[in-house]
Amino acid sequence: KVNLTINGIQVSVPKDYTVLMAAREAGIDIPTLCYLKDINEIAACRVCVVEVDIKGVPMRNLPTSCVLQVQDGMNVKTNTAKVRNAVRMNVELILANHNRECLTCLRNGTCELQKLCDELGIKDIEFEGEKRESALDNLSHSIIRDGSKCILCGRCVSTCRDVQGIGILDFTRRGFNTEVAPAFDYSMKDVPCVYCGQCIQACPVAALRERTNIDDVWEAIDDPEKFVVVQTAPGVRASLGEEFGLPVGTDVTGKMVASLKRLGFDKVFDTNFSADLTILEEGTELLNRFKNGGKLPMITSCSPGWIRYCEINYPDFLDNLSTCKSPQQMFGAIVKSYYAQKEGIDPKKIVSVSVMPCTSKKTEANRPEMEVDGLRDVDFSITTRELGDMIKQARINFTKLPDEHPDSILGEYTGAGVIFGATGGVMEAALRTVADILTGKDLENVEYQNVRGIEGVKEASVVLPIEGKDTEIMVAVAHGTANAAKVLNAVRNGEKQYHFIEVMACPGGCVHGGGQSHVSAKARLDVNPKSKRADALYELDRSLPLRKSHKNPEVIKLYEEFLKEPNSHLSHKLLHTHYNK
Ligand code: HC1
Ligand code: SF4
Repeated sequence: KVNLTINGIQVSVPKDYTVLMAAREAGIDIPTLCYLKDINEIAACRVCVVEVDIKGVPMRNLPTSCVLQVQDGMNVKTNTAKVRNAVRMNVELILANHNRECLTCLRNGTCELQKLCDELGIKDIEFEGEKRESALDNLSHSIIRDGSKCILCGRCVSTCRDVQGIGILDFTRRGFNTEVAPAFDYSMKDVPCVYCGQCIQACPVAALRERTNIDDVWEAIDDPEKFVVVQTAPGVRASLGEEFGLPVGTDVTGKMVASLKRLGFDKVFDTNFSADLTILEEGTELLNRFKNGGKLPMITSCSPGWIRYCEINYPDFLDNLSTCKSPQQMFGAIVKSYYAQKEGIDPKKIVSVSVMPCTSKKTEANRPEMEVDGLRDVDFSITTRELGDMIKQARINFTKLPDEHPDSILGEYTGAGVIFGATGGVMEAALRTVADILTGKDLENVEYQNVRGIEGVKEASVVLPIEGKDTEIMVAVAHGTANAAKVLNAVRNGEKQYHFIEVMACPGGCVHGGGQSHVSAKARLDVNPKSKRADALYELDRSLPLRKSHKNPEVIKLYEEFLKEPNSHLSHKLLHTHYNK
């Protein structure tokens, strides 16, 4: 332990602590901006400076507390005139080069810079001057990069490079003209970005943000000729409440459905339904690969960021990918075929909207192959945050809404569909169904704890009878593209053998997707949105009467009335796809 004094308080902390951490433990709040715990600790913004002497000898200048290691006999002061003036000046210098159109900014209200200015009492800026020239890149379907808002904190750079292992964004140019951008100023549209939006989650301001489709959705709702249906992803219900001040990871399924009905959608359905459908298609595909000597390991295909990552970086694994479209796309294909037929609606009049915790889903919905007979599976995909904005625009009092149920016939779901949103959930849902099919039993144990949790790579094995022989099925779960790379490299060089792998592009899975509510760097010191939101989904799963996808009555009916059986000819036409090298 190391003993030091902070603002006159004696503190005793482990020796690998920084002054910032030690202060926190002593209940002293040092402001930060570029700091993102464990991801970006680079002292770039100099907002966390403190005054320090060690055994009476003052340290030169004002050190940054986020990287300053504690030492015995340190005497730290966080609230002297010298510190206050320096912090204010550092923030004012950032502001001088920042597009301060706060009132019309997407991050108005969730901006960490705005909050910091308020906390520091900054009311005017002394250093008004020239601003650097900067680009607005809105060419991709998913992500907008707005250089005029960038404060060069580097949080997105570290996240994309170190957490995701991709490295699309970096500091470019020099001095006053420094900017964060892809190499050679390429558009995000033209680089190997997977649109996971983890950089948006890291951005404290609006320099990186989703390309919104709110106006497209309003326009469809307002058009009396259109029949507008909406599906909501599993992960959305675990985060949407945060837009309205509810604690991180509050399950708001009922209020979410009620709000969508009030927004004017003609039908409110649930992606959980098509998650169940995916399990039947994907589980059957896996069993067929076992039986027919097909390519193994089979790898899940529902995360579009992961698919793009695989296409770009591991094309030798494309035959390992399940041919199943994602639940988002399956839903769209079913709505414009089976549902339209059954309800006597012209499928050309149907506008299919999805609400997703994801920014990559926008790009997935726009992939050229994601249509059947000229009808797009999904016309518009919006994020959890965009839905929150629409609810606010409609002046719906979200927290006062009653709990309502999704519409029939594509709104019924089981617990297996719900847990898709958490890392390991697709694997667990698949095992529930595959185990029942192979044993011919209705197995009671449905919880596969080994594939749960936020460890980067998880492994498990299950013994099941294949062709009458007890076989140990080896599975792995990876979340975050850097972890996916680890697993694929191990498979490629023969170190590991698996039968089935789940990959989600985002760390934590969809619950921590790029489209979920922003949780500030400061709030993340107290709550882990990945595990909190996953807990909400597992809790919801436990509360449901049906927890296996093959028990979903509406999915059973869909096969009886329309698709006939999993992997049928019609299933292949509507629900399966191919990948591009
Ligand atoms: Fe996901 Fe999926 S689980 S990919 O994380 O397979 O986005 O939530 O909707 O499509 O169901 C996301 C979540 C989501 C699909 C499903
Ligand atoms: Fe990197 Fe993902 Fe952001 Fe693209 S969307 S720049 S891959 S973090």
